[in-house]
Amino acid sequence: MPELLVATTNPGKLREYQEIFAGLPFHLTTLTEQGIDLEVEETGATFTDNALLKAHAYAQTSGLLTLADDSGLEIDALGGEPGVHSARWPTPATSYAERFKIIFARLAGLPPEQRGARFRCVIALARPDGWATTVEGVVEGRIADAPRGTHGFGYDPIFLYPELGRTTAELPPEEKHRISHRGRAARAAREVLVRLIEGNQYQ
Ligand code: ITT
Repeated sequence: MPELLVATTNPGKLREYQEIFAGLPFHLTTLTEQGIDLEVEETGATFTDNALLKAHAYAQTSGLLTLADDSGLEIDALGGEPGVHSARWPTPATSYAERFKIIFARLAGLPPEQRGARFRCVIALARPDGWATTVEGVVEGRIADAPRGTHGFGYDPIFLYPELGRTTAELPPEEKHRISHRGRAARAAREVLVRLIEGNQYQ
């Protein structure tokens, strides 16, 4: 079976890709399994730039077809922040509990319609020969009044999905993947991967 390197250092993301891509005709391999301990600096201005930076760098290093994503939370009332800075906002060392407090303080008193936010995920697929493509997924929601739920990772406890009246941390994995930015992007990526397999173009 051909190999696909899921190039993320984030255990939450890795778990989600393993769940979403179950049944794909690729063996999913990881940075740990490949013994790769390369840190790619995310210097791009957009999710797409950063996803491509990571996918190209890890494809070159591993010699494998590689998937990388750049994803994050855009909060309308904060002008789209934390956005591409989500993993290191306001500093890399800030805990999520502290990040939630900062966000709640800055959104204090805003009515639900002004608490709009979205998760965005750009997946880049890159081959060692330099070929690459990207797909994107978005989920629209709102910032909750308080953190809720224990599933997922990162900002999930404060991201309310209004259609279900629950945060994405209150949704079991399959339910999150059905509506999430990563689930949507991954389903588009799955189609690209199937075409690569059919055309024998995955190396
Ligand atoms: P890699 O670059 O190694 O993949 P990372 O965590 O640094 O790991 P990003 O730069 O793409 O990845 O940052 C994504 C951040 O956005 C992530 O750390 C979370 O804070 C947030 N995020 C992304 N998807 C999320 C999700 O499904 N649920 C909650 N938070 C999410």
